[in-house]
Parts: sequence; structure tokens; C-alpha cells
Amino acid sequence: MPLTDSGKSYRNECTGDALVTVNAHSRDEAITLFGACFCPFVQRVWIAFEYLQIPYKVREVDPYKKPKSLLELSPKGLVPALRLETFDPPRALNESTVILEFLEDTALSSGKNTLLPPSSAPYSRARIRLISDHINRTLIPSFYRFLQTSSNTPDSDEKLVENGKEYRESLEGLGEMMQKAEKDGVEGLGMWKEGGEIGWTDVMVGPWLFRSTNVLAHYRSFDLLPPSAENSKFAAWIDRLFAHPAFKATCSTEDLYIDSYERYAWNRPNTSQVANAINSGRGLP
Ligand SMILES: N[C@@H](CCC(=O)N[C@@H](CS)C(=O)NCC(=O)O)C(=O)O
Repeated sequence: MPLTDSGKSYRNECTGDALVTVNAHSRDEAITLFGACFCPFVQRVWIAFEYLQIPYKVREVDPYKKPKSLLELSPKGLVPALRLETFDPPRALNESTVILEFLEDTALSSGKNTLLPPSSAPYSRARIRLISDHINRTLIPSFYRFLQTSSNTPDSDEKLVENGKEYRESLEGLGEMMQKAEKDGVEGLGMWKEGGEIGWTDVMVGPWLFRSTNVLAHYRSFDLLPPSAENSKFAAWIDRLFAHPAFKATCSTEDLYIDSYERYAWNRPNTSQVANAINSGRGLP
């Protein structure tokens, strides 16, 4: 049966494993993470909190309603945002990639896990950042372009093929970069390597890979991993990453993502700042 826009709205509360994690982090802590259950930018940061074992409280907010408590932390009212009670008065931080850098620096001083290779390996760090650059500037925008190619526009069939191809190529590009980095002896490739632990590239891209297996699979019949010899390494990576306790702890049940992204899949007007940026050809907020 063809899909139709059933008018579902995004959800406001985590489900499944993520709900258990929210409940386990409801007590006051020095850092409060302001998040939304469906948001991949939030999930990046959330996985890092879990893996780096940095104490935090999580507070679910509706970023489209822009409560004052969020706007105080994040000028555009975007999640994720942090409220840092370690300062008096408390200070704020936003932008997922900046928050990740902050968490990594915080973890370094506590001597626990880290996401990046050590500073004694500057070239490895640079290669990891190069892969992140591909994720942020190519893969993520092409994910949304593909998802927002709504089947209710006249040119949608060609656009769907074109945008699906563009997303597929961005994934292949990622696989090639990881493969090449491994061959070059780059450290810190995280779960890409068998027996590895969560690393920088895992948190950067994991949330969109996960949504490819539910949201894109549902709305675009997308198969993240069509079986092929080239894909076997990528497939093993995804399996390891999705099964990691720090990753799983931040995942809601699939229905939550499918409902929350219906507005993107039908490209409803003013879905979000990200969706508007994609529609107008601007960079993501
Ligand atoms: N560049 C931001 C993007 C964050 C973002 O777009 N978050 C979305 C939720 S997934 C949001 O808060 N949207 C509210 C809006 O569009 O007004 C980051 O990396 O943190």
C-alpha cells in the first residue's frame, strides 16, 4: 500500500532503552543535557556522555516550542544544549560538535575513556577529523535531501533516484575513507575495527546510520547494507556499533523515529530549521 501523510507529529518522550537511560539520569548533576528524543545531533552527544562516563542529568524539551530555559542556552533554540552548573552563575554550551570537543576535553582530565586518538598522534587525529568533515558537510545534508524528496511533487521520481544515489555515494565515500585510514595505520577508528571501542567517527555518524535503518528504510525503502563483498566490513561495523551499550542506551524504539520523521518525509512546510535549510539550499543550522 502506498504511504500517505497521516499527519503524525514528532514525539516528546523517549521510549525503550533510551527511556530507561533518561530515568537513570533524572537527578541533578553538574551538567544538564537538554535534548529531544528523536534528534540525531542530541544522540551524538548523549552517546559520548554514556561512553565517557561523565555524570549528567538529561532534560527532554520540545525544541520547536523554544522554551525560555532552552533559549538561554542555545541562541537558535536548537538541541543539544548544555547547562553547566560548575560555574556560578551557570554557563551554557550548544552545537553538537562543539559539545563533543568539550566532553572529550573533560574526559581527558578525568582519565577515563576518550573518543579521539591521543595528542601524541596528531596525524591520526587529523584523519579522523577529515572523516568527520565528510560526515558533516556531505553525508548529513544528503541524508536530509533524500528524506525530504517528497513523493507529492511532480519531479519526485527523478529527484528520488538522484538524491538516493547522492546519499548512497556519501556512504560509500565514508566506507572508503575508513578503509583507507585503516590501511594507513590511523589510530582511533573506533568500532570500525574488530575489538575496538567507541570513537569519534562512531558518535559523529552513528545516529544517521541508525535512522537510515528505520526512517529511510520505512519512507524511502532504503537498504543501508545491500549484501556485497565491499559492504561486509561496513555491515560488521554497524552491527558492532548498534550493539554497543553506550549506543543502545540512547536508542528509542523504531516507531518513535518513524512517527517523528513523517513530517520530513512529506516535506511539510516549516518542519524544522534543518528542513528549511535543505529546501532553500542553505547550509545546515
Ligand atoms: N548544528 C546543530 C543542529 C541541531 C539541530 O538542528 N537540532 C534540531 C533537532 S534534531 C532542533 O533543535 N531543531 C529545532 C528547530 O528546528 O527549530 C548541532 O549540531 O547541534
